[in-house]
Amino acid sequence: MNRRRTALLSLSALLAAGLTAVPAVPAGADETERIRNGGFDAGADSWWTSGVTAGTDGGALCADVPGGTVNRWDAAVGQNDLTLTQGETYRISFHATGTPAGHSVRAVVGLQVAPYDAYHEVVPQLSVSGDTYTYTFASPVDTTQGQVAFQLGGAADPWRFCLDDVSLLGGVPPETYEPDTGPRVRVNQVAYLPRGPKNATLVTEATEPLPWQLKNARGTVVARGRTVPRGLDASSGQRVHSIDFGRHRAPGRGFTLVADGETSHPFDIGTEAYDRLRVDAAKFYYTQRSGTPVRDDLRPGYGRAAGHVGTAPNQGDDRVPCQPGVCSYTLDVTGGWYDAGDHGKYVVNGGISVWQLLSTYERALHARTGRPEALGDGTLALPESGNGVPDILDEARWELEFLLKMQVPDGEPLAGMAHHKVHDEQWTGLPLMPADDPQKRELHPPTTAATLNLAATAAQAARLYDAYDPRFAATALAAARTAWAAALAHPDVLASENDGIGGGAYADRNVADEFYWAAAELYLTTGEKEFEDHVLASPVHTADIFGPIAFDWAGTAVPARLDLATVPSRLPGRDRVRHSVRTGADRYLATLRAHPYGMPYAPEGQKYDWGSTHQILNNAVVLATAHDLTGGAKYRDGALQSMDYVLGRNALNLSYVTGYGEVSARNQHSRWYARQLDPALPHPPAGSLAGGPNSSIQDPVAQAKLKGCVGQFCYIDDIQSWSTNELTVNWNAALTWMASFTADQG
Ligand code: 9MR
Repeated sequence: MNRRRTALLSLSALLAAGLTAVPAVPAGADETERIRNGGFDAGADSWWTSGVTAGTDGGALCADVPGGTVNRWDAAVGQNDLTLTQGETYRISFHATGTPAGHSVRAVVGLQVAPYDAYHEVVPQLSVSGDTYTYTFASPVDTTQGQVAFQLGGAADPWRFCLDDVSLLGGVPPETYEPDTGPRVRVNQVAYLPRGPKNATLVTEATEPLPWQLKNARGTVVARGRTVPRGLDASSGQRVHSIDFGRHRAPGRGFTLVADGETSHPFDIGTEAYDRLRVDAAKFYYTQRSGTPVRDDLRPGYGRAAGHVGTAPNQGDDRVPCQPGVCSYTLDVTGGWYDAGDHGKYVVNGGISVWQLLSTYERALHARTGRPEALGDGTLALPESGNGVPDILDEARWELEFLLKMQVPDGEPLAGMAHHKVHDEQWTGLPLMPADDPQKRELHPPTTAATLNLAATAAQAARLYDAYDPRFAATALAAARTAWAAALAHPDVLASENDGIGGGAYADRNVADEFYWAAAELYLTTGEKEFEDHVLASPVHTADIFGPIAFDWAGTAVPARLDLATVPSRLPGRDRVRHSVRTGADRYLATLRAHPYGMPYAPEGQKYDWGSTHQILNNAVVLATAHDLTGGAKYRDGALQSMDYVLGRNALNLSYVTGYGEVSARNQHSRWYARQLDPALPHPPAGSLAGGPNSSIQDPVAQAKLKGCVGQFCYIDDIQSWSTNELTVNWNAALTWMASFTADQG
């Protein structure tokens, strides 16, 4: 989406029309200017320059930038020793020119010393005539070592940069951000299945039912009816009606829904989009691969060098030491997937992602509507395509091999356990291609949770790869057994909540569910008594585990329960297990029916969690599994309807899947799909799921723009909003599973 850009354009248009003098906004009562000599009236006083020849020229600071430098920071001007206050909102503005046209500047407010954290950064393209740029952000820290820097390096040819009227104003009111939410009729912007449910939401103050019309692409009305007033929707703060046009079944493209004088975004009625989405969602993983070049012939526009193989400036994942004091060996932990927009690799998040990709395939083997060939060999355009193994298994194996490498070797303390994660020593900035990451990589301590993730997924892998590669299956099972034994011996080694520098913490205080999951997978693969006993004795086995969030990386009881219900076994009491899934599904169905946006998600106080889109999809997975178990149409309808939310039937009128729908998320936080920061880089590939609304808005962009947001509105399609707009391997796994289920219902 282009909302942010549009806002910027209209501001510069305003400025070009001479309506605003620079600095753009005079300081109000509580507003304080942090920049000294921002207008360069005192020459270059208070400013530093590096890698450029600079001086004042006509009242501006001008820098001649040499050609042929590599990094942005190889040429820069800036000012240091700025005081920033945590939580305070700042407005940075500056006027700049670039000659010749086409150059850009990376303007950063950040830390002047290592690790050079960036609190706000933009990379606008400069014009020869000059523009004024203005941005608002909140400082995430207290510091007296703040810096404003204008980074100019990386161009092949020399160019000239001039800067004037730099202002960093503290104490400004948070920006009131008005997302452009388009027409008030909210639909699944991609497609409804011909024989599936078809629901929409109308935002309106009207209290009585209103007429609606369904129009085909030629504008002919093909169905009509009346809306159902639903009152105030707590998840958005809007007054809404719902529309059910499920009786219309004829397929076609370019339908619109009209009500209350508004016309929805266009959508299809058909199955084709889901055949594509099933494949695109799964193709996401190849471009997340570490340790191998991404081939441009397989992913046009996305080819890149191998990351973290030890070619400078990478330090390589082939001989990674532990954090100081944690161990005395190094491990080859090359391969695997990058977790998200960062270059970290985390066993617990890799585990749930592998499980869900394997489960997408395993479901297809056992469910009535399953079609395993849809993700079979040759479907995902992988380097391994054509090897006779289903492509989805090839992709999951890329991560599995990495998970196996994270196991502590024999003879070392905690042998058999798995290291929690490997990542950079310090957080890096954006953009940064994996192959360009210069940071030291470190193994973090082994944990029980990571060990059980390894046990669960390696055990699951053993039964699924046996038909294709019995040796790999045997290796995986042996590793799973070793991990299980190590976890039993060390049942309480937890990741630290504070271990979040350079990578995410992924701390989890309760591992009873991980024990249950690993035991379940080991049992389903081996049928052995030890694992059966553990499953049956686990309090998790009989607990009510279908809460507002069914499952995620930290909550793995439901994955275990779903597999015990669906994967054939002789488990005593299996009927009760299957029944419990149905009971859970009934609960999500009740939530969905009460929700005017038709989703199975209503967290306490409408407090949306990090990655809410995938949590909604995971709740839908429970509905879908209940359908697989019972054939009940209501569960199928509930699961399908949940997809509508993610694909556009929501308060922001936005599809959270890149490339799907009229308006879709495309600036997800990523160090390499950083198009928003560098026009030479791509947006994320089609089929990438954004994390979505997160009420806790932990990042500075969200804090500046979304303060006070209600539920569904706590999202912004900005690359710097890492708490609402990242992409991750576990979120796309939920999408892959549900896209595959949906495609199977066509
Ligand atoms: O998805 C994770 C979320 O549940 C946690 O609360 C949060 C803080 O630990 O981390 C999220 O995961 C991020 C991870 O830590 C680092 N890679 C990017 C992940 C998505 O934002």
